[in-house]
Amino acid sequence: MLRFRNRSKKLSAWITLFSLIFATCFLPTPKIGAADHGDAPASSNDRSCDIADVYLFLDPNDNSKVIVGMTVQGFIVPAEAANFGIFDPNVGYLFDLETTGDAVPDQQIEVTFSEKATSATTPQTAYVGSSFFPTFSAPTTVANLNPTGPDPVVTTDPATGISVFAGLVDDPFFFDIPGFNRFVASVLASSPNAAALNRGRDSFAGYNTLAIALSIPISYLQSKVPVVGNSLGVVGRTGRRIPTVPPAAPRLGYTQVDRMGIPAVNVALIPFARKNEYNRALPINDANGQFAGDIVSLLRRLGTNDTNIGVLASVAVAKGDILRLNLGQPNTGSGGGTNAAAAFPNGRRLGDDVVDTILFFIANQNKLGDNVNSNDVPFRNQFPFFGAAQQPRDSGIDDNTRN
Ligand SMILES: [Ca+2]
Ligand SMILES: [Ca+2]
Ligand SMILES: [Ca+2]
Ligand SMILES: [Ca+2]
Repeated sequence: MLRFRNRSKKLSAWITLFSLIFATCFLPTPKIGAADHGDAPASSNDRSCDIADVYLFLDPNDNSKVIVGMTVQGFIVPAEAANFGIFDPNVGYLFDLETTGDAVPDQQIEVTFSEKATSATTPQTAYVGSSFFPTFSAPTTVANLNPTGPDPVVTTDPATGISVFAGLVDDPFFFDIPGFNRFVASVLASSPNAAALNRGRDSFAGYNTLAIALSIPISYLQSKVPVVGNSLGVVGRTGRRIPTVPPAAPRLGYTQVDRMGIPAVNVALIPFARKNEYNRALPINDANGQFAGDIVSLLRRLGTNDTNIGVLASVAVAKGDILRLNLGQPNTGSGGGTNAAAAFPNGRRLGDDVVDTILFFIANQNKLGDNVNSNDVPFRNQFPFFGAAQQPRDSGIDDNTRN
């Protein structure tokens, strides 16, 4: 069984607080979809800014490096890989780093991209910067329509040892959206129908997404940004550039559109009318209880008891919606790691079945899953670990889509 940190007196206080808030709050009809794909109207309408998932794990080949990743702009069909597989030059892709064990990030890594202007086959330039290292640049991996996609282009900055990949990949998330929605609807209608989960169709299979991945030497990180207690937290955020702010001050120049730490929080537990508000908020707002009432109310409607509401709150609410990794917990195995001890919610690896893990706690630690238990294609065994992009198929070949 997975064990969570920070189950304490403070947690009991949170449960009590949540219960009080619950007693007075309105119960909206929930809508449950992907990890974070199209999680709110504003991010659905600004797909360049729509974070799909955030990943955080130790390189299983070398645990002295930590991998931080973000996928954006999901559901890119293979036949349009070349036209849609480009990063938006007017968007900032941010990794907030939380290193002191609270709900306030302490550092930030910012990735931006040049305009795709020269030719379809010319890479964009990714700019990777932070206040704790000088900005460096790297070419993106250019998507194509060939039977076999390009090898990932990985650039390592000699000054910091940080490696970067940016390009089109298979969407690593796996989940049956309609099956799960139908099951939740049946629970909320007081007639639970577990058979709704028997479809076992991966809504993301066969589709691509854009990915940004960084490999950061932990010794370098620790030398610049001490990670207290070996607990590194990451939040992905995206923002649209404010035209009036000079590019020389990029970190001040974005309107936040999306954010993500723990998978499925906004998608699954926040009422529709507050989803944009959630995406525009920060972890400190979570920790201050801005959304706690809504989260608890939905969990109660799903039948989750106080103990497991407390467990979920300890991960996603009490110290903010931040994905946290114990840098001292070894990660081993293929495809980005497979050993149980290093699984989500200790960070998040590409292959971790985060949906089933969250459902386990929602269902009061009874086994519950969507019957989609792995990705449709293998993950790479070395950085950036994301699986190769789905390419256009020849006649008669299954394209993997499972709508
Ligand atoms: Ca999103
Ligand atoms: Ca902090
Ligand atoms: Ca996939
Ligand atoms: Ca699953």
